[in-house]
Amino acid sequence: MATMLNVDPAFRADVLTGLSLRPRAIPARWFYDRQGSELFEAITRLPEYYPTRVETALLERHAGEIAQLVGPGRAVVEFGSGSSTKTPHILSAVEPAAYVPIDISGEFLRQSAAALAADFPKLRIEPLEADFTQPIQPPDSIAGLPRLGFFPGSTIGNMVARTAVNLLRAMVETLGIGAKLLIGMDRRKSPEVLIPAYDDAAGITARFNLNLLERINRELDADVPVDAFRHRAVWNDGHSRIEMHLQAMRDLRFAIDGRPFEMAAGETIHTENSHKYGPHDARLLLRAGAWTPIAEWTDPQDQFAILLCEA
Ligand code: AVJ
Repeated sequence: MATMLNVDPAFRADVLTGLSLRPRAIPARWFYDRQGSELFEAITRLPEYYPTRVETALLERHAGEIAQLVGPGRAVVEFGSGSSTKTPHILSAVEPAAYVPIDISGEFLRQSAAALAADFPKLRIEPLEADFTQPIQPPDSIAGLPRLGFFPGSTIGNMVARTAVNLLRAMVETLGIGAKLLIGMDRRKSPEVLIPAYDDAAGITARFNLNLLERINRELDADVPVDAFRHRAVWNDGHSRIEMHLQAMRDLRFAIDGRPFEMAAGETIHTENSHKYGPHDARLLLRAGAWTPIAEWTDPQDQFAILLCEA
């Protein structure tokens, strides 16, 4: 079948393994196919979804200060660059020697890199299609350049502490001693603000979550009844995180690549964690990940923080 030519074997393995676990869980990185990346961009424009707006304003407002602390001539390596909408503020202030956007969604990555190249004609841009949770070999062209890692969006929040710490330590290996890291981390706050941010009135986040099932049907040989699932966003106070789940609304059965699955009404597939950090938790996590925080900026309501660290 033509639609099955381009399947990442890791996607198939994560789906089959994840649906066999109890509770069932599929890693959040598989949201981001072409449709998922576009739906995420729509989420960032929702009135309820404050993180992108607040973080972008922080980057704009403090770009000069950040640039002074970072210095010119670095290679900026962005982890999970997506549409690269936050990047121009950093690039124009920091005056880097090169820009390496890394993203798992290749088509999206190349399109965003091309758009950015038009605005920064003299900048060396080297897009890298990769899963940044795996070890990454930086391109030869940035060998010898000091590095600035850029990890916005509170993507670190999608990982449990152990995974986050492993990733932060892997970033030290990729970027080198003497590197700096600019990272965005969402703050812990009232569920009254958090729940609507992950369960918006227009239903875009629901479509984003359900797109994972549609992707399974598109890319794997599967007949998941997408209409029999609903989107759930839940605040888990003990783990200080928003969880997204896909809940079966009736008893159902389906097959993926010939493997049968059964779900009971009410059962869920856990699709995302989005951890929220207080100021002390944020710094402790970074230090555990071998980065020393050297500066931090937050908005007046302390909704979101960006931190500059050094290895
Ligand atoms: C920007 C990837 C971290 O957890 O807020 C948005 C993704 N999920 N709405 C987040 C997301 C549901 C998001 N990240």
